[in-house]
Amino acid sequence: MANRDKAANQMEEFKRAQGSPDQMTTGTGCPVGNKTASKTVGQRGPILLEDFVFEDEMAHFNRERIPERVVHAKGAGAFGYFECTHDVTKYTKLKPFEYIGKKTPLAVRFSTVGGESGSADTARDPRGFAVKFYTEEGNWDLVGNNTPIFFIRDPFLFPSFIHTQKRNPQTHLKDADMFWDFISLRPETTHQVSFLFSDRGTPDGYRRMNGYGSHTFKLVNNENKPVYCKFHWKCDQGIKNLMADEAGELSGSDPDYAMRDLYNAIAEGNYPSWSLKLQVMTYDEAERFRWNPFDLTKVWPQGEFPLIPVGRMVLNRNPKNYFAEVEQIAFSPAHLIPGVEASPDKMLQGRLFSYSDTHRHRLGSNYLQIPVNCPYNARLRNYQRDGPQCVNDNQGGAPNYFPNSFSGPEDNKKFLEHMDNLKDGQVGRYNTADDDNFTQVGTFFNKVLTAAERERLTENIAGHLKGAQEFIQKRTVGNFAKADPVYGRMIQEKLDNYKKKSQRSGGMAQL
Ligand code: HDE
Repeated sequence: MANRDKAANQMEEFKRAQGSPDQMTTGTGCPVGNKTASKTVGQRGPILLEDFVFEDEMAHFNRERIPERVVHAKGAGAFGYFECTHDVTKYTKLKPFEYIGKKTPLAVRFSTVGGESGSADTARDPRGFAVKFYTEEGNWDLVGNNTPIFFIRDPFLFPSFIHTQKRNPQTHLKDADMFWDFISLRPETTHQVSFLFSDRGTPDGYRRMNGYGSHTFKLVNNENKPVYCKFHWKCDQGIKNLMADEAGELSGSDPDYAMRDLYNAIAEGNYPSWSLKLQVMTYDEAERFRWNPFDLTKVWPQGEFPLIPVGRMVLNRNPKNYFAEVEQIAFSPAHLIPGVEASPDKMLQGRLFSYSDTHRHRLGSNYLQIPVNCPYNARLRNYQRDGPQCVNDNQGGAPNYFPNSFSGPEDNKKFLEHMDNLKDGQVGRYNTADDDNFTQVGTFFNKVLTAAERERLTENIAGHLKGAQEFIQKRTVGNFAKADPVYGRMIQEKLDNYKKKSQRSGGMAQL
């Protein structure tokens, strides 16, 4: 049809493929005779309890919603493959990187973070970039963002940090005081906040942004030798961002902009792709590195740790059903496979616990049986049984205890994790607020951004910060000024202009 894109025409395309309609049934498969009238006593009478067709329909409808993700609630998914193009076996025995030319199927979910599942795709927010590789040694999830860094260093702060981006408990409104109060009290957020309020805070759809594993991980090779690494997904389409006013306009005119863009590109055969690169740091280099190599608020300079190419991800299939394959997909940084392990990064350690915990609440304890989550490329054999919504064969008559004498599945030492030697032995609660919060921010401001980008960054910050109280503004500007006095001054000048304007208009322009 003219002027209708693939997304708009989905129903029409279904009709064409389907041909004539099937017979409708109840959930039990019983053919239905009438779907538009409940069974009543006479024309005007009440409904009979015996009307299972009605009850089946209504009871299921009443249970349609599952809890949305507490963060990253709005997202789009797609499927495709990873192709290994370079030999990195000297670093890792990861199955998808086993040999050049090897293809591994995968699923991806892109998302915004702070909004609800109906919120606008173009909001200023980090973007989730989560990839699930379906390998012969199980599912490996690389659950990253479009930023190489994050706001905080200790996962203990995460629930509070997220609360400041969500809604005020009384007004149920977003609250600039909450956001900037927390940000300014935790100066380690300065780097990521600078990234967020730069042009990259509003990517032009999901196809035109990079992805990052963000954390430091450990790679282990076939000789059981470890190195630390970071993962980078470089966007082959080229990076493109929306200007703040375009993003604002789109959030009203097309709140599903990024999802529509991804769906249509794939449906038209214009498959997006990303090149995967590694940064590698040896244990010795990690000892000598001038920053904590496990600090998620810092990057590893690429001049010192150059990008090493590995392969390419191509997305070539849209979800067949959004709820089944996107709402129910369950990523976790703890879903690791031989060849990749956790590093001591506290933030990663916190996440290793959090994700599966939320899945058991959101999707149920058998969430790994849901088709999009099950490790279909591996042979799943374990001693887990039963539980709610157990929908596979529950491993038939195989022994359900271990050890056993009846050919139940066995473990194998060759799959033992690499053993680490941790030196920091003293147990305690360590403050992470002050571990060089500003050097890399200064580099970002002065060396990465152009003059025009610095102007927009400081405008974007001031435009949001003006909604917070003055003592919070002052503390916030103080933090940016520690990265570079010019950075602080540029924000302050713009805040002063807003204030003057607001005074002229009797306070009406305050927000
Ligand atoms: Fe997440 N995060 N996160 N996060 N995150 C979730 O898991 C959490 C963090 C990221 O498309 C939740 O299934 C903690 C960093 C993505 O389904 C939850 C901490 C990075 C997605 C959770 C972080 C991410 C999530 C909510 C601090 C980038 C969406 C629902 C230690 C490196 C995945 C869910 C998808 C989702 C916890 C910080 C990426 C609650 C505790 C850093 C892409 O478990």
